[in-house]
This record gives sequence, C-alpha cells and structure tokens, in this order.
Amino acid sequence: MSRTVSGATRRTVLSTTVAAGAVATLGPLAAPATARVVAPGGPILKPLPPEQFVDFGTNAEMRWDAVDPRRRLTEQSRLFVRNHTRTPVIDRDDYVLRLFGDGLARPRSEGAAVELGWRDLRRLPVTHLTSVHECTGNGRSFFARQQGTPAAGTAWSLGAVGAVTWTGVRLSDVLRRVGLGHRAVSVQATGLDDPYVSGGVDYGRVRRPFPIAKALDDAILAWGANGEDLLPDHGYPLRLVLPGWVGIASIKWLGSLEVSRSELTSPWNTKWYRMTGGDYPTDAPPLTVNPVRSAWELPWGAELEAGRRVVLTGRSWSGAGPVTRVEVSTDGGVTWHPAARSGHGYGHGHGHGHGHDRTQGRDGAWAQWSYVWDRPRAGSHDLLARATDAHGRRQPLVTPYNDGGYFFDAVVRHPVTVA
Ligand SMILES: Nc1nc2c(c(=O)[nH]1)N[C@H]1C(S)=C(S)[C@@H](COP(=O)(O)O)O[C@H]1N2
Ligand SMILES: [Mo]
Repeated sequence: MSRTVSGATRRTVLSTTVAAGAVATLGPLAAPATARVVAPGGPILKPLPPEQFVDFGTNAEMRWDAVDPRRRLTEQSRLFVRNHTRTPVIDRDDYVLRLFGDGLARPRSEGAAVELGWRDLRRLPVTHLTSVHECTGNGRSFFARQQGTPAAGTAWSLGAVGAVTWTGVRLSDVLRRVGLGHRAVSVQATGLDDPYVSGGVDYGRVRRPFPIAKALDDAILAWGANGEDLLPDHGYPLRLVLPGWVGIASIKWLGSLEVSRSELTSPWNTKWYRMTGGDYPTDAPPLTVNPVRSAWELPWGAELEAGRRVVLTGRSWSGAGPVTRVEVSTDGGVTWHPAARSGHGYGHGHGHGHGHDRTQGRDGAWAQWSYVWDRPRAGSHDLLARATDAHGRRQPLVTPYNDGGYFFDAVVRHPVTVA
C-alpha cells in the first residue's frame, strides 16, 4: 500500500540548458510531487545468512571470519545494516529530494522547498568515491568483554564496517546548482524512514546536521555502491555519504536537506552520537571523524595448527586518512612486529593501480595486511593488531568509557587456540 511521506506544494527542477558553473534556473511545475514509500519494509530486507552476519533484528553486522581477503571492497550483500526503525521501499520514479532553508541564495521555507527528482540529479556530473563506512558504535561489545564496563546499545563486535565505492553526485554541485547563500553554516539531512520512537518519546525522523564545510568538501549524494544501485537497506534510491565520518552522518533514504544560516541541531547530534558519561564533560561536541581500528579476518577463538607457518590477515582503517603503519603482537602486547601490506591487485579496480604498501588506504579504502606467525606454540593466545594513521593517531590499549559505547578504538585482543 502506498503511503505519502512528504507532501509538497511545488515541484521545481534543474534546468537542462544551464551552462557549466552557472546557477540553474528553477521553474515550478504544476503537479504536486510526493516521495512515496511503496511498501512497508521489514526491519532489514536483504538476506542475512548466519555464516555472514550476526543479526540483531533492526541491525546486523558483518562477520569478519567470512571476509574474503582477496576482496578489497565490501559487497552490499555483505555490508552491515544499522536501522533505527525499518527499511522503507521507495520508488525511484516518485522520489524527490527537497532542499530548503534560509541558507539558500533564495531562502525557502520547508513548504516551498526546491525538489529534485532522480532525473534532475542525473544531470549533474557523476562522481565515484571510496570510503570506509562505519557505525559510531562499532566495537561496542568490547567495552564489556575487554574492559568490564558494558555500554548500552547494539553489542557490535567489529563488523559494523565496510569499504564501499559510492557513485553519485557531489553535494557541493547540488548546492551550487540550486543556489547556495554566502551565509550558510549548517546543513541538516533527514531520512524518509519512519520517525524514531524510543522509551515512549517520538524523536521524529532520523536526521543530523553537519557543517557547510563538510558539505562543500567531500560529501556526496550516492545512488550506487560498488557499481550497483543501492539496496533498499542501504538507502535506495539516494543516501548522503560523509566520508570518514560517523555512520549516522550518512543519512539513508535522503528526503530533505535544510541549508541554514544558523547552527541546526537534532537529537542525533545533541542526545546521541556525542560523548556522555565517563570522564567526558557535559558539553562534549557531536562526534564527527571516525577513529582508527583494526580487525583480524579470523573466527573468534579460531583454532590454528601448532608448529606450522600460519599466514594471518586483517584490515585497519581510520576516518581521518590512510593507515600508515600496522603492528602485530602475539604475546599480549609485550613485543610488536610490523604487519605486511597485502591485498594488492585484488577486488574492484578503480582508476589507479592497487600496488602494495601505501596505496592501500590512500583512496579512502582500508589497509589490508598480513602477518606470518611462524610455528606458534600450542595453547591459548591473544592476537593484537594496532594501527597508526597519517595523522599520527595510534590505537590505544584502553578506550576511555562513555555511556553510548562509541568509538571503541582500543586494540582488540582476539583469542585463538593453537593445537
Ligand atoms: N535515514 C536513516 N539514515 C541512517 C540511519 C537510519 O536509521 N535512518 N542509520 C545511520 C547509522 S547509525 C549508520 S551506522 C548508517 C548505517 O548505514 P548502512 O545500514 O547502510 O550500513 O546509516 C545511518 N543513516
Ligand atoms: Mo551507527
């Protein structure tokens, strides 16, 4: 059954004849347009085979032991899902993105929003961008498992992350074509999924503001992932992607963008997705850039053969830039050894060749690495991997506690048994 999720008074489209660099002529159309959710979705629509996912109901994480070391990117069918409610199914032909606010060159109220449909967006230059896409709470379960201080929220292991090449248009191009005012400071993205209700409180639609600087830097509006259309679970027909930033910043099923001359707020940057509790001040800022993390492509408690040469693989990533160094410890952190960069020549090629060493991660994907563990002794061991990024941020051994269980970036002690 159809359901109207956004009623619009006017439809305006991008001019097809606009010269490059010029501001588009926006003409109202007679017919009102709506974006309709054509079918109520499940919490998650794509299959979640248990050998590939841990299913939390509205959320599901990728299993690191199911990751193919030869694939650089994460296929959508394997990518984690984080839904506040459930995946809506939206018809691309009905879809419109609404832009409004006093930060536009010609300020518009929400009711008089500029509306861009799928074909309008397709007239803008297409761009491709690879980023590591990750939930703020990735690794949350290790606050309990490793530090004895459980934090509320989905008990992710390390699988709420993936590397994706997005296809879409630059948000800066969209804003310039629509007409961006000189005094714009903040953009708020709002999803078309159901309003989020928790503890009897209706917080409204999932939405989060971000600075105009990020909008004009590398933000994109994506309709594709790794060369395919977005799956419904990942935001079809259009999602925002703020590369390197906390997952919540990349609003799925993007319904509107408010461009404002004043700082916008929402519960997703004041109540959630900023540090609270622990030793944090009460006025800690909203979280933005993701930290540095690492994972082994191994089952939890993997069984390895004693007395052999064991080749272990994993990946490291950072929201701030490339990973420059990965060290491994097999003795609980007493000694550290460099991991070797690997994964070159595999996965989806994308323009530049994928040589080893520094190339991994330079394009926004993660660093793949391997470590040869020569003739491990029988018994129980913890494998530790510690990465450093181009900004000199290195994974700590302990992450200070916060109530939301965000940014667990400490080195994870991955247990294995050698027999
Ligand atoms: N509209 C909308 N956008 C959203 C969310 C949501 O529930 N609704 N979840 C956010 C969170 S917390 C994360 S981590 C990412 C997850 O994206 P994915 O499900 O495509 O992996 O989407 C973000 N964007
Ligand atoms: Mo998230």
